[in-house]
Formats: sequence, C-alpha cells, structure tokens
Amino acid sequence: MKKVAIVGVEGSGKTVMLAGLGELYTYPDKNGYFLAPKNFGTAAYVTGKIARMRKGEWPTATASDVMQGLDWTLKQRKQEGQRPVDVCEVSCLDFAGEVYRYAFVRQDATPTDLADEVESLKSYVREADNLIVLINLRDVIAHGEQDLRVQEAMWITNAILSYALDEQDGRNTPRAAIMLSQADSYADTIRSCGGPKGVLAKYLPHVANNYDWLDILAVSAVDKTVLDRDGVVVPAPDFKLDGLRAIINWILPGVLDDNDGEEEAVEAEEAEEAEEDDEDDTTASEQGSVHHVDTWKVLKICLVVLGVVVLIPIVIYLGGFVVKCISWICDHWIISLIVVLAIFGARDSD
Ligand SMILES: Nc1nc2c(ncn2[C@@H]2O[C@H](COP(=O)(O)OP(=O)(O)O)[C@@H](O)[C@H]2O)c(=O)[nH]1
Ligand SMILES: [Mg+2]
Repeated sequence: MKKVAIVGVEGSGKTVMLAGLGELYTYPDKNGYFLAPKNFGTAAYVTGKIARMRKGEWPTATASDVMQGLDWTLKQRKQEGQRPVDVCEVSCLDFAGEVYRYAFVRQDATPTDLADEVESLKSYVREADNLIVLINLRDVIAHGEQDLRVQEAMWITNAILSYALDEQDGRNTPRAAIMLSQADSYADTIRSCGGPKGVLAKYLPHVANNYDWLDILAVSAVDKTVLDRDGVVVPAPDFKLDGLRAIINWILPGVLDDNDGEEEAVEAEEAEEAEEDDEDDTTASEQGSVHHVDTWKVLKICLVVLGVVVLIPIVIYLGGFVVKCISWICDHWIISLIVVLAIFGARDSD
C-alpha cells in the first residue's frame, strides 16, 4: 500500500490540519472515502485537539520531548453495507521543531538523545510515495523571509524537499505538493497574487525557484475565525473543515492507479486459480477420483443412461410387433385383401 507523509516545520499547521482531517473523514465522503485511525493515540489526538478548537483555542505546540505519531488508513466503502477497501496509508510524525532543525540544518550538532528521532524523521521522508510539505501563510506573508525564524523555517522546508526529491541512486522520488496553510486568513492576498503559485513566487522566491514545478495548493483547515477577548484570532465554535477535502483530492490520483492495478492483479490471480481448478478436475477424473462435482454434467449423464435403459427395450418391442404384423399379413393375404377392399368400399359409398 502506498504511503502519504505529511511534514512541516514548527507552526506550519500540521496539528490543526491533521486533527481536522481526522475529524472530517471520520465520516465517509460522497465517494465513500474515510480515514480509519490505526491506533488509539491517533483517535484520541483528533478528538482532543478538535474539542479544544471548538472551545476557541488553537492546539498547543508539540513539546520538545514528545514525538506524536499519527497513522490512518484511507479506505473506501463503495456502498453502504459493503466491506471497505484500503486505499493508502496517511501518517504524520509530529516532531518538535528542533528535530527538524537537527535533521535538515544542523546535522553535525545533533544531540545523542535526539539522534533516533532525527533518523526516524529522515527515513519517514525517504519512504513516502506521496509527500505533503506544509508552509504557514502567516509566516511568509505577515513576517516575511527577512524574519530570521521564517528564514530558518524556509531553509528547512527547502532542505526537506531537496532531501526527498533530489535524485538518489536506487530510490524513486515521491510525488510531492507544497500546501500553504491558513489560507482562510489570506484569501485576498492569494487572489491578488493570482493563486498559490503567485504567493510562493512573491513571498518565498527561494522555494519557488526550486520547487514551483510541484503542485502548490492553498488550504484552510477552519473556515471561520473570531477574535477572542484579547483580540487574538481563534477558531469560531461552529467552524467547518471542508477546506481540507482538497488534501484528499490531491492524494487520490497518486494512490488510486496502483490499487486499481492491484485489483486487476487480484482478479487475474483469481481467474488463474479457477483455470487451475478446472485442470485439476480433469486430472482427477482421469485418475478416477472426482473432487468437484458439476451437477449439470451429472444430470445430463443420468438422462442419457435413462434414455438408453428405457428406450432400447421399447424400440425392440415395437420392432418385433411390426415384424409380427407383416408376417401375419403375408400368411393371411386373402383376408387382408378383403379387409382393405371393404374399407375402401365403405369410404367410396360415403
Ligand atoms: N486561521 C487559521 N489558522 C491556522 C490554520 N491552521 C493553523 N493555523 C494557525 O497556525 C498555528 C500553528 O498551527 P499548528 O497546527 O499548531 O502547527 P504545527 O506546529 O505544525 O503543528 C495555529 O496555532 C493557528 O494559529 C487554519 O486553517 N486557519
Ligand atoms: Mg503541532
């Protein structure tokens, strides 16, 4: 099964997006696609973060000592009551910011206690078939690349893309997209730039120069925000998550073809097995032992046998009767002649 990995530096919008995605796809969409959490941690993460957001608070940043692995299987249930089929794996390793920093910027300075996490993050990126890299629009539009923190975040983003996409021996490069989060707050800017690609070109020229050949999407997790008592933008209690459907819509073309191929392979395998079964039947009957009984065939054989057993004596009996009649006519031909003439005479007089 194909793997979809979602990465992004601290503050890029992973937690909000993943909690939202998990919540939105708890229910199958109109085509039957839904996300099935693979473990209790993932299910609890979604309900916990969404409950917080419904109360008008953003999730807290991932603590430096916490590595949260989120894992789902994207499944499709084509009809109600039908068994769903697996489509792909969707996961996110929500590492604290410094793990990204040590993995992609300060490789030489990685402290030993973070070495394992750094390696997990790198192999997670390496093994993805489809890679989604998140960038928060607030970072790039409101703060700009001159802000040192944003500059470093973009440096890390470039490094992730380069690590994943630069050709390396014996490894297929993944299909990838840059997703610009928090699009709800910057709809006007996106419009005035002529779309997400224009935003990237204007605000992140370094990323755009190298990677504007990728799919660039602007995504909003929540569709509605309000100001809290301190004047901070927070999610409105009745926010909707439909903006996140764009993510699944991007994922699907990258994972479906292969599964269709797999389905075909399964069908071909089944046809092959059926053929083998037929061959087995022939071999078995040749050897005098029948494993699979074809009722229709047996019925036909019974009818033939019945026909032979019943019809032959009848034909023999009727044949004997006809022969007896002919020999009687030969022996009594005068009487027969009189009877025939009498019959014809009677018909003529009518
Ligand atoms: N308005 C709005 N803000 C968002 C959205 N997604 C993320 N944010 C903001 O971005 C911040 C960081 O997001 P978070 O998911 O915690 O980033 P992470 O560090 O990558 O997990 C949040 O606290 C919000 O302020 C969104 O869809 N709409
Ligand atoms: Mg987070």
